[in-house]
Amino acid sequence: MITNEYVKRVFEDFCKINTGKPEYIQACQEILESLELAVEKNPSIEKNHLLERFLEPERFVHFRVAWLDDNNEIHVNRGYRVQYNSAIGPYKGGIRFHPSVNESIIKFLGLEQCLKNSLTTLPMGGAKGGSDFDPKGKSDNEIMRFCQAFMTELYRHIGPNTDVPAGDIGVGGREVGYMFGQYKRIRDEFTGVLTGKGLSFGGSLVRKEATGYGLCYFTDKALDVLKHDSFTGKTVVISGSGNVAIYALEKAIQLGGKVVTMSDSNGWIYDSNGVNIEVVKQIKEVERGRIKEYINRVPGAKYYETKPGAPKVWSVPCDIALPCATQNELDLNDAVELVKNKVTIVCEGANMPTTLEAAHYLIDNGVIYGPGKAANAGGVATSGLEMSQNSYRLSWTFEDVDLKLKNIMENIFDNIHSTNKKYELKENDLLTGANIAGFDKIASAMLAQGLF
Ligand code: NDP
Ligand code: 2IT
Repeated sequence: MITNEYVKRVFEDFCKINTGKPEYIQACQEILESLELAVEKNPSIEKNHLLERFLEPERFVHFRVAWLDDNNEIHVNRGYRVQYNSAIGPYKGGIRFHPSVNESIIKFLGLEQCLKNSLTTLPMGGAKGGSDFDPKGKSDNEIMRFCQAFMTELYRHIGPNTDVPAGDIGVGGREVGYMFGQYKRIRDEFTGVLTGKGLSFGGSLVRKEATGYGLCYFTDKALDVLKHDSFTGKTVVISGSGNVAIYALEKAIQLGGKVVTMSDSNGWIYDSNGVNIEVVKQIKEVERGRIKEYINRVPGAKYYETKPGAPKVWSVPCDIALPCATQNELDLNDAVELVKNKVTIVCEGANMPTTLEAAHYLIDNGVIYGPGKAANAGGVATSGLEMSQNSYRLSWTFEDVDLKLKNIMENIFDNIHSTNKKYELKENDLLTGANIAGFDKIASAMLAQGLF
């Protein structure tokens, strides 16, 4: 609930100009609820209209993407890029290909990205892009033609010192490769204009693993500081089975946890013996198949189809819950169930996977809640490390990058923890501290650079 008059007015005005954009309004509300405290302590935020300035993206582009399928049929999709804020570095953020993509989704992701990138401490502004193109069932050639068509328009808006895209849902190494190739062809320059590239053309070791690994480093650090505990011997529930989920699974196992679920949009699997990572990688990374296939390969595993009202992964008793699929996949009913089953910590691999009321419920019931902008920042942080390596024109070892990633994730936790102390917040509420700490750096950079 927002009570401060200035913050209330800003939120009402935001809602007025963003009707029909529910995810964007949700992200804004969550941020403003946290920033109330900062506004009350620091009058220069209101005096300089910093909330209004921060909440309006610097630029939003929307373009047509026309492409040919394998039968030479023409298709038209919508492409987007929001360049949200450049106060602390070049615009930076992923590209999502999914049929649900629209202006609301892109803008909520762009807004979250600004605070996330700020928390990494690396010099990166916030951006996001994507298309309502559905990669499911498309041939490799169709994916290539779509990526080339998408970049044929996007190239004019990006550059290694301007805006550096990367992957997100539906965009991985293959798609980044096709987009990089098209940019290079059009501009006739080999630069680090995208991150998440293949290792043979400027990609960084650990980028593929980074979001999932970073999520587990953050979770482990929070457990250590707040509960004097760790992953060892803990039951872990993970949703999703894409890039973030797979490498969260891998690191959770390495840290001694037992992961019992994985999911996709059709359903979820339960394996009481602990999910077998090699089987998941084979199905998802090699065959690009469905998670249901797991039960045909691992005796004793169970599959539950996703249906309205049917139990979700969150109904499985666990100590650690890591939502790694998509926005609003964990609602109030799920939070009630998790608390009933005595979950200790919920950390978000996905962006905004927990509804606002579910997040409040978890925090009010003493669960440690690590929001995506902090817990999943390892992906973009390693993208920042890829940008550094590209500038130097050299590459660091796996161990080097992994250690840097671990340090960044632990520092993000420490920064939030000390912000929580400064503002006398609950220790388990990592959301309010993350928003305040992330905003603080951007706001001071905006003030120092004069009115924009
Ligand atoms: P992938 O495309 O690799 O995987 C996405 C996974 O989520 C798939 O299992 C997919 O299932 C599932 N999923 C997607 N949409 C839905 C939906 N509407 N309902 C149910 N399940 C769904 O994407 P990533 O793993 O890269 O991204 C997952 C999340 O992590 C996203 O929120 C993303 O924004 C966030 N993130 C990603 C980062 C990265 O570096 N890649 C960095 C930080 C955050 P299906 O195959 O059935 O669609
Ligand atoms: O949400 C995210 O942080 C990402 N999809 C990764 C962005 C990036 O630029 O690596």
